[in-house]
Amino acid sequence: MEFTIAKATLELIKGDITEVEADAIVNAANSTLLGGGGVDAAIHNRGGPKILEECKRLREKEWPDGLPTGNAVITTGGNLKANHVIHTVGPIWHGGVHEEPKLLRRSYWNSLKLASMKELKTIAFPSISTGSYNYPTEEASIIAIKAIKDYLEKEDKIKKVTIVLFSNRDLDIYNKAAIEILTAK
Ligand code: AR6
Repeated sequence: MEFTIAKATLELIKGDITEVEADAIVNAANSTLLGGGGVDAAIHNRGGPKILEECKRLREKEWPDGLPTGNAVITTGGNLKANHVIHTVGPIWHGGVHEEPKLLRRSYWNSLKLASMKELKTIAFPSISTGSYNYPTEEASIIAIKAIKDYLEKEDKIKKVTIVLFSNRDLDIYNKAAIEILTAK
């Protein structure tokens, strides 16, 4: 589905984020920035070694103790169709009472902020934290869409945000949240 938020478009699609053409795709990374499973593995596999080289450099120079949850950094897109990869660390779900909503919002917000700072116009997100990190998808979808809405209403450099869901079930959940949050009643 497609929605208009201020001067931008929010698009929700089913697919593989490594195949998406955008100025940047977002990686659901972990604080090591050195790879893992899920989207992270898919991005490094398809994107090639340049992405990992830049991640290693960022660790050495800027984040020797690892990237804190909710932060975001940017690298090349390597061999991907996307020009850049924004790596963010979403929260691990521990029942929802350990600031998970605040941290998940921060992951979306800081990724968008980094994209604006780099003058990027199109950005694609996966469903951060809802795989290995076990964040319930319904709750996560509401946080994601509210964060994107609030950001786009405040800042108009970004023209298009895509959320790429990996299953029909996830796409249905995100579409439902978007209709609830973005459709005037
Ligand atoms: N395109 C789009 N979505 C995908 C793809 C893909 N190619 N592959 C998986 N998904 P996860 P997390 C979906 O586990 O929960 C990694 O090991 C997946 O179905 O990738 O934030 C990192 O290194 C799910 O809906 O990210 C971290 O250690 C969503 O992407 C940890 O997992 C997120 O699942 C991060 O966990």
